[in-house]
Amino acid sequence: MRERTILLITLLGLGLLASGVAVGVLIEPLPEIATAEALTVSRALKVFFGIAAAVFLGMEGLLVFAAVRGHLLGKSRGQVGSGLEMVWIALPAVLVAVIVIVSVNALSEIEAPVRNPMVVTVTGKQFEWDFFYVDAAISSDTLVLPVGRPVKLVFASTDVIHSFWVPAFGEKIDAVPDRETSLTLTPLIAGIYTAVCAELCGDGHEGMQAEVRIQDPAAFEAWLGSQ
Ligand SMILES: [Cu+2]
Repeated sequence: MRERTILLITLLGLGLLASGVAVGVLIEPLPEIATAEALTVSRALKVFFGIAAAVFLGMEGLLVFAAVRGHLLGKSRGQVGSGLEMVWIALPAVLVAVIVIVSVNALSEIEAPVRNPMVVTVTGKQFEWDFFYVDAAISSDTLVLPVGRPVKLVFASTDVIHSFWVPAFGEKIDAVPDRETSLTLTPLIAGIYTAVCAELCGDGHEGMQAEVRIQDPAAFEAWLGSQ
């Protein structure tokens, strides 16, 4: 009887592990990935979703099992309880520890200082974004970035609080009046993306969008030269 219980729990554990890994591998949590930072965020989210899927299926599975059998470990709880209780205590602690470690790693990777970034000042105003390339002294209503070159976006607002969000960047940051905020990123995948304002900032908020173009370095230089 005891061996059957151990076998059952082992099979359940392996099944949950497999389903967690499957969720982590098969489901891409971000709609698009444009930067190295987005890749880091995506990897961390895959671990979290994998754990969440395994825990969800495990709990639902036990519920169904208990409902079908009428009792889970009911009558025999006194005999097998103490060992299993250690599992209930240890397993969440391990899972939370994994989540903390993955989060801290991802965060420190994303926020690690970059060397010699290209600085672009991003100004939010009702209801548009303005991009100013500091070294080239060029203004643009489109954010064009070269693949592979670290960029520091420095944010300002001329009126109310806005929030700069490119879903494919995996990060979001506020543009606040009288306060400087910044975001460093490394563009990874060429393409056309959209920046939106993610803070309800007034009557034209929904139209506060800008095109973000990530290009290979030669095309970027050509664009810069044509401005
Ligand atoms: Cu806004």
